[in-house]
Amino acid sequence: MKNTDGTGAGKRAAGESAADLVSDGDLVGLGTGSTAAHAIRRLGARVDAGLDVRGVATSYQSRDLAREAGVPLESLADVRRVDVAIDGADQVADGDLVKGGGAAHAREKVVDSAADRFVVVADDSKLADALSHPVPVEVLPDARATVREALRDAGGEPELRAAERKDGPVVTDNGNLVFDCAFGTIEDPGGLARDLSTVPGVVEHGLFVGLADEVHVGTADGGVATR
Ligand code: ABF
Repeated sequence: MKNTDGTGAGKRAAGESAADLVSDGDLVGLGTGSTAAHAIRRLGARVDAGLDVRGVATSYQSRDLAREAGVPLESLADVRRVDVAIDGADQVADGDLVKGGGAAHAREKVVDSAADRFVVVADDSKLADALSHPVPVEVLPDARATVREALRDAGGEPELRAAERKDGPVVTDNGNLVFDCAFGTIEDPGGLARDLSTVPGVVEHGLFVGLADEVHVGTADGGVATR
């Protein structure tokens, strides 16, 4: 059953169950988005209770939340590997992900890929049989025209992401722009991921293929299934 109650109980259950996996001494990748935020708050509560961990943030948003929650931080620039990363997703199919709804997927991919254990947290509305969500593609601002053409040549329909609260485009934490690129049903996520990575001017795309170690799926009744 899909989580349609609008309470966010599934997100909370998934985020908190992933935070409970963390052990003393871990360096934890802190994902972005409302589901990962539940994990960060829970980690903060566990730190208050004596857990000795450090976090590495995937965005300014997760960094600020970690500070507020009392999770000590390391800079990504100083990190070579991560013990466990906890991060959300826009869509999950067979363990592969579309991410980047929060425009943080470039740093998310660095952190999640560096993790010994990458735990995806999502409510059950994110599950699909195949990936079909538009793929966020972060681009160098001056490459927006050439990248748009390349995305069309790859069979996509790119839309420059507009800022919600002001005129103009979304600008990422890295100073770049984002195309949301619809490809319909993505039959070969690995192939598309490789193709997108070869386009000059693409900083990072939101296809996370073969990276997740486990997915914690929360439901509206507060249950969690692990896949
Ligand atoms: C980030 O937040 C993204 O990569 C993903 O796009 C989004 C998920 O948001 P939420 O948990 O708020 O649904 O992890």
